[in-house]
Amino acid sequence: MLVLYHNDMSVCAAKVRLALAEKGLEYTGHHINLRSGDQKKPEYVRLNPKGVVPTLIHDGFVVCESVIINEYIDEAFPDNPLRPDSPQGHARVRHWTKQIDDSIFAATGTMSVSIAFHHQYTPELIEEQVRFKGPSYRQQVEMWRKGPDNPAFPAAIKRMDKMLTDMDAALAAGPWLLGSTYTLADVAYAPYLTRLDHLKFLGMLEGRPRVAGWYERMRNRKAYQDALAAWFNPKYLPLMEEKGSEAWPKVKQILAET
Ligand SMILES: N[C@@H](CCC(=O)N[C@@H](CS)C(=O)NCC(=O)O)C(=O)O
Repeated sequence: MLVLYHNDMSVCAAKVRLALAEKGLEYTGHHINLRSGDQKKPEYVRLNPKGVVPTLIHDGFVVCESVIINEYIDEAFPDNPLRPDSPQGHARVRHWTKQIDDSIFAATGTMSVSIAFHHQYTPELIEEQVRFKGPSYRQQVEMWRKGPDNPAFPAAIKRMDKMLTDMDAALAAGPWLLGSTYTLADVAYAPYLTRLDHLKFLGMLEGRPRVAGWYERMRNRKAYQDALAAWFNPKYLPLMEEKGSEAWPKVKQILAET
């Protein structure tokens, strides 16, 4: 009934796996290897024209875009609701999820690729992306290969810092982003805190005990263990840890200037 095309380390796919786990929904999974270019193969692009993960298929109905997928899941399967049942509640969740689509996802990409992921990009993958996205992708890769000296890097770190400031302020009202109730807003941010963790950037939580507490509560959920931790790719983690630790002094410098 439910089919999910996803990837182990993708923040967008992780948030959909987490929503499915929280709701106790079974699915048939297809793992898309983003480093082999599976996402740009014609048979997948027919489902997801942007050639990205995740894609959900429910009884033959195809849904793309992780925010839309999570809202769809919550509506199609009303048990274990992940949003307050009111227009206000839905708007409050969207206040959080929209920020990811507007800027946090892009900032996370700049941060992660500049530090670690560009080391995994083969010439074949780059050519596949150029075929799909056009020749400007080559310049993009050159920028990422400058690492933390990529001129887009400081703004990305500042955006992640603002994300933590906003979360910290919201968490003054309760254990979860909307207060007392765990919602799709918390689901959406779990992979982003995990990414900071994998890059060894949890120093950014210093002076933000409420966010640290939220992350601890999140990691203690069975759904988090099943949907995120169980998928952590052992080929990615040492690279992220090594390159993230090397970049940390630069990150601290950017944060000190903020
Ligand atoms: N806005 C989309 C973004 C999807 C997206 O860009 N996914 C990334 C992984 S997090 C991807 O598939 N990247 C592969 C590529 O760009 O080739 C969503 O939330 O679903």
